[in-house]
Amino acid sequence: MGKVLVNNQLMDRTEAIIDIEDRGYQFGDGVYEVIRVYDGAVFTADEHLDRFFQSANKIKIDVQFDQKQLLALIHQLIEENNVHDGSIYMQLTRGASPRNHIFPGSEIKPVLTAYTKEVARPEGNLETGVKAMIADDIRWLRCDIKSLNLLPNVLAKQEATDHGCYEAILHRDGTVTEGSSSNAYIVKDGKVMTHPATNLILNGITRQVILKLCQAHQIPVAEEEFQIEDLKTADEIFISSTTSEIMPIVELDGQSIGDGKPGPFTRKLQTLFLKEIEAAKSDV
Ligand code: PSZ
Repeated sequence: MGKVLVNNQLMDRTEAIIDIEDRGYQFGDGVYEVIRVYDGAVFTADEHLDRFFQSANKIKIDVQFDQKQLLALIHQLIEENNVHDGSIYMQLTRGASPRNHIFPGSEIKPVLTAYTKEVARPEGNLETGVKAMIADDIRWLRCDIKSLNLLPNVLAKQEATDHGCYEAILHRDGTVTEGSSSNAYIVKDGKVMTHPATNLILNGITRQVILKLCQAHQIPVAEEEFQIEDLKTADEIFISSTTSEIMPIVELDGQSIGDGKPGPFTRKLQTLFLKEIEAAKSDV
């Protein structure tokens, strides 16, 4: 069954008790992170923990641990559960108290939970590419916060699934923002483009790695808005996330993108990303 983390304690999952009036459960009042584990090594841990603390700060939750302590707890959990290729999910809520929109007093402490699971790399899909559809971005205006409130994302992902698609790529008034659980990119005339890291998207850790790789390898890249029309006529489309890595989109709303196969820029970035994974593995 594996161990889970509740605040600073590792315990059996069956022993973990979360209050019915935990504000995460009542209001979605909390934040979370998903971090990848490759060969037992935590990938881009510092970047994920930075964002976790930033998300908590943005909604005024005071984290009871510092980043170093949290990293130590994560390592403990991974070791205890013997995670090989998998992920760690961690969330922090504003704590449990009688239901009331107003924040509880400082005597109520945030609740941290975390668990791990085995997840294989999606090698087949990375090779062939996947289908996507376009959907309306109906989310709030603080998508930069990795908040527990994922209802619009869940609805968009289900719509994609119902249409036989892997992902819904979202737009606001024609401007492409990101996927329901990924960042979105186009390649046009030899340039990679993705929405700037504003309040309208989550600044993905995978996105940050991709931008760094583009810069290091002289791949033209711009954090610039683009429109649905640019998406439809792109030479290549790909999405990125912690578990999907760099996922080619080869069909959009039933229309082939490029020649219907993952394009050369996407392939190049996948190769470079794989090297990053390999480097992280040998780091430990
Ligand atoms: O397991 C999964 O399906 C995961 S793990 C992380 C994600 C999906 N997605 C994170 C995410 C997101 O939810 C939104 C709305 N935009 C972008 C991303 C990509 O962020 P990173 O690269 O940090 O995972």
